[in-house]
Parts: sequence; C-alpha cells; structure tokens
Amino acid sequence: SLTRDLPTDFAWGVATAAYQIEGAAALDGRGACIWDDYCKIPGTINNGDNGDVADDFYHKYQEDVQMMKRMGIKHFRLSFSWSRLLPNGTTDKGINGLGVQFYNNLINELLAAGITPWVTLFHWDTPSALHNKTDTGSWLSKDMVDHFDNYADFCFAVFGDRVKHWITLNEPWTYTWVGYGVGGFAPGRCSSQRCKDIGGGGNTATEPYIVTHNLILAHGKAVQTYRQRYQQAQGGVIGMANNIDFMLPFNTSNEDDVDAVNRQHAFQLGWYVDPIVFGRYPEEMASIVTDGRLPTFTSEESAMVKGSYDFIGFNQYTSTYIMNTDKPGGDWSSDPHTATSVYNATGHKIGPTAESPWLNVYPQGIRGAINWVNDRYNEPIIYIFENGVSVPGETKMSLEEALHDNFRIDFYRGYISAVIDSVVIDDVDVRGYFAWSLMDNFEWADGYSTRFGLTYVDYKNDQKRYIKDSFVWYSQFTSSTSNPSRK
Ligand code: GCO
Repeated sequence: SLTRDLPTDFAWGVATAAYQIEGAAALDGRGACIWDDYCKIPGTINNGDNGDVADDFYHKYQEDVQMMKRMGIKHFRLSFSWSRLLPNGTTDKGINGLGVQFYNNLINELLAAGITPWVTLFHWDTPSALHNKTDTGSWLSKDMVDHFDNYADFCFAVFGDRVKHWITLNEPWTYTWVGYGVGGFAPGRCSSQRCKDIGGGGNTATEPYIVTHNLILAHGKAVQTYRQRYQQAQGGVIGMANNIDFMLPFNTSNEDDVDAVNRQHAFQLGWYVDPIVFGRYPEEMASIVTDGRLPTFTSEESAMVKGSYDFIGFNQYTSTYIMNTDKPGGDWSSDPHTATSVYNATGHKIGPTAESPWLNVYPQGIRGAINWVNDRYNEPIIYIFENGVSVPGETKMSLEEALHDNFRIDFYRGYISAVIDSVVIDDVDVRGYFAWSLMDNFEWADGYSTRFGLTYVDYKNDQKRYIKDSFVWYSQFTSSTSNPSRK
C-alpha cells in the first residue's frame, strides 16, 4: 500500500570529497592538511598512495561538470579544502585568493550547468597548521571550535550567495573513532589503552570522547553563526552528515541481542545526532560510559547545539549481525563498553561482500536505518548523503572489465528501491539521495586500488575518465521519471 509519492523535487545527486578528488595538493597556495601528513608515514596507505594528484579535479573540474550535465546530474555534493582557502587555518593568518577563485569558478560552473552544489565544510582534512599546534591544536582542543567557526563564517560570507546547502561535518564518527580510537585514518591516534583493548582488557580510551565533544560544539557554533548572520538573507539550509552501519540482531528472539542493536546505533549515529536534536548524549551511552570519559554539555552548550540542524543527513553502506556479549571489546564496536560482537564473518553472512571487506551488501539495511532515524528523532527531514559500493575483484580488473559493473548496478537498484520504499510505503520524509561517488578516487587508507566511482579514472593515463555502465543506469534511472518507483 503506497501512502505517498516520491516528491517531484527529490534530490538525486552524486557525492565527492576534496582530498579524495582534487589533487593540486601543493599548488596555488594550498596549505597542508593532516591527510597530506598521514600519507607520508610509511605503511599507512595501501601502495604508498597519497592525494597529491588524486583525480586532478582541481584542473579538470570544468570537464567533470560538463560530464555531470551530460549525464543529467542535478545535485553535486563536494567538500571545501579548509587549507586551500585558509592555508594556516584561520582568516587572520591569511586567505588564499587562488583557493577562493577555484571554488568560485567551480560553483559558477555548476550553477551554469543547472547543478546545485551541496557543500561539506569538513571532510576530515584538518589544516596541519592547526592540528600541529600542541597548545591549541587538533580537535583535542576546544580552540578548534572557534577556528572552525571562523572558517565556516568565512565560507558563508564568500560563497553563501550561491551555496544554499551546507553540511558542517562529514562522518564525525569515522574521523573520531578511526582517527583517534583505532588509529587507521589520519591523524592516526590510537589511545594506547584502546590498542590493548583490541586484544581484550579494560578500556580507558578518552580521546574519541574529547574529539567528538569539540566537533559537536564546532558544528553547533557554526550553525549558530549561519542562523544569526546569514540564513535569513541567503535562504539556505544546514546540517551534518553522519553515518550508520545498520545492525540486525543475530538472534531476533533474544531480547539482549535486540537491545544490542539499538545500543550500537546509539553509540554510532546517536553519539552525534542525539546532541543536536535533544541537547545531550544518548542515554544508552550515559548509562554505560560512567567512568567520566563521556563529557556532559553545559547548559549553554546544550542550548547551542540543540536544534542545530535543518535536516538529518547520513551516509549508509553496510549492515551487520550483532549479538550481545558480556565480554568487552567485541570485534566491532564503537566502544568496548557497548559489549557487542560481530558475527557476519563466521558463516552468518548478511549478503555479498564488496571489494571493501567492511561493506556487506544488504539493501534493506538502508531502509532500516532510515526508519531508526525517523523514529528516534521525531520524523525529521532526511537526506542520504552517501551510498555506494566497490565491486569485488575490481582492483585487479582491466579498464574494459571494470566499466561493465553489473554488481554496482544491482547494488544501486536494490538500495535505491529500499530508499523509495521508505518514502512511499513507510511514509518517511527522505528528500534526497547521493551516490558515492561521481568517480573513482583516493579511498583513504585503501589508496586508489579500491574504486567507488560511477566513472572510471585511469590513474596511469592522465586521470582520464570513462563512464561506467552503472553511471548510465543511474543517469537513466534518475532522469527517467520523478517517481521511479512506479515504473
Ligand atoms: C565518507 C566516506 C567516503 C568514502 C566512502 C567509501 O566518510 O564520506 O568515508 O569518503 O570514500 O564511504 O568508503
């Protein structure tokens, strides 16, 4: 029973991030960011890859915008490189005019092509100049709240006449947990106790909690600035892009497993979204992390962050079975205290695994995630800001083989129809969906061999682009009708 139609203005788009596509890392006045630094540490990135050239989007953006236009893409999610605009992190230490010019040109090119830009301010590329200052630097310091506000304020002032869709932070959970908990992404911090925890034992991992707190405050303050100084005149919207790995109970009739599912969702997405909706951390966390590591918001902070969103956005890729366990430090967990454990790898697979080993293909997971968010947060406006897949074996395929990516088409067909069901059947207010990614790019610690693109990038031949079959499918699907579910 269909209860409503997909809105005719549903935003179908494609997503990217600055460090993953731009390149031109040392050109035209760009300052370094922590990913430039992290890539230099031997052994951090597959094949020793880095973002120095990436897709060379910095030089090829016009061609890419024209490609999107030809493919009927109407919404493009990109991120600004903070250190390309402010090489030393803050406006008082200098604005890079060439960086401003680059984003002005890009935005103007997009608008002229009829494509709406959705801009992420922070997709993990903290300026090194801020990060490396031990007194005030890194997201471990509250000073970053003001630094980020300064940068955001600058962006609203300079680009806000044309950019009407702002995303403050991308996947702060990943930045926090992988960057400061397990040490797999920049800045590569690993609380020593947490490292021990992976092998079992107690847990005193404090840094992720501090970093998260500062990220949430930074978001809240930037939104406050936007609302007080720009929103009314510019008429845009602002929010965050979180992420949620959808959990299913290993044993549906076991109450403890069902509770573990909710707890895990709260520890991942809820860690960031509860504060901006309710002004506090999730009850599930507060009742478990009782050793003082979980900060509390002062009443002033709480008032600032509460309600600091016009939509709830999240990225969704994978799903996993979990079960409750009383052993801390399960295989998968945002905190050992969640006492959850993964079973998908031990003969209880949830679906085919992508080239990326963490990604289990399970289309109903995105619908489950949408409904979890809808129920917990009072039926907000929802955007899916990323969803996509790497094709098994693709790292070793020839160009010709890689272009015929039926696995990716099946992935998108399944996930997108689940998203549409969440609107037309479950009656959730999802307003847009962005495929990750426009093109193959620097897949963080996996380097360039893992490919998430709708477009193939030939890194050996001047980053030449080739449209994959999945892009043709996505293009036809999204432009064929305003309500594809009825086809
Ligand atoms: C993000 C993601 C992307 C990845 C994608 C595939 O946080 O936005 O990490 O940058 O490339 O999720 O792993």
